[in-house]
Amino acid sequence: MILTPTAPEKQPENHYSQFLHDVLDGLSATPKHLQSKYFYDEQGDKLFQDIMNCPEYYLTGLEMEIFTQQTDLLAHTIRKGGEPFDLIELGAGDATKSIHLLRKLVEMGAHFEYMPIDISGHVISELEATLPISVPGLKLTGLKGEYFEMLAKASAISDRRKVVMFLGSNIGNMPVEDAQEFCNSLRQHLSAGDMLLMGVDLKKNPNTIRAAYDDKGGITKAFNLNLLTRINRELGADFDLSQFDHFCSYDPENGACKSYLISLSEQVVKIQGKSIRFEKDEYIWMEISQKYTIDQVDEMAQRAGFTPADHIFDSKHWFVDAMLVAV
Ligand code: AVI
Repeated sequence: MILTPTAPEKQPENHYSQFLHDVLDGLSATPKHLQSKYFYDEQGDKLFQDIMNCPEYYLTGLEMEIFTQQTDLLAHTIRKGGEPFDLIELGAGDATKSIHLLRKLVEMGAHFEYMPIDISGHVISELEATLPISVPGLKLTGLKGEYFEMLAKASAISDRRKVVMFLGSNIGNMPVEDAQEFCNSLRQHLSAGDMLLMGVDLKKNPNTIRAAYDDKGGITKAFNLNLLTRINRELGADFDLSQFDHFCSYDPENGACKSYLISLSEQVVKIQGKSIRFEKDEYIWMEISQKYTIDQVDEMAQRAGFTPADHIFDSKHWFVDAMLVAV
């Protein structure tokens, strides 16, 4: 089941004004930057699917290995906290990883309800239509909206124990301080005994990490450039894509993997009447994909008010799904 999370939906008026505001804000700053959350239009979703299938991008395959090879362990760890529970997935997408866990839990007769949260109504309606067929017996309530609003709604719907999944190393797309803030807010939306299962990409050979974000086939470059195409289409800008190159860096000391677009010439780009000037070789910071040590994951969790209960690794110990219990 392949979904295009954001595509078929008409974007509301305020989406465009927020998008325009964020783009102008970021490109007027020094250094220039754009927000990677805007990567995911219809074409961006397709390119991200291609990235997940490209040989250098190891993250998806490794977390999939955890969900397919260690399904029993995941299910037992979750059930240890008691039943019934709501299994809430933040940014559920097409649930390709979690479906293995859902099947196992249903097979075991676990008393739970699956609550996928996604900003896209298309994603939620696809999951509601398909998952109960592929996982017979599954109880599902889809929640369309922002993570924290929907978490509050989930608590209003039921007083069952909550198990929140935040997979795919999405936490890595926040700078370290924002990631800490995010974990703190998650904790505030949970009660003692609730759980958080968080997928995190770990520090490893710097060359392996860099290659994952600078693939030979140029898909990651196209993924970054696609945001300029989106700005051209949705905000009437005139970026000339041939005048930008992609650059990626990984700093093994602080674990920050960063993607940039580099202006190949001195140029002026117009966005809704506003002129944005680029020097030759000036960069736009596009994305962070932060890598952690396992100790750093635990420290972040503890500072937020969670106790690390289990670390479920892939066979190479490159990726972890950390099971954290709210205290
Ligand atoms: C979605 N996120 C976890 C991906 C990552 O690894 O940071 C996005 C991505 N950007 C380039 N390649 C993949």
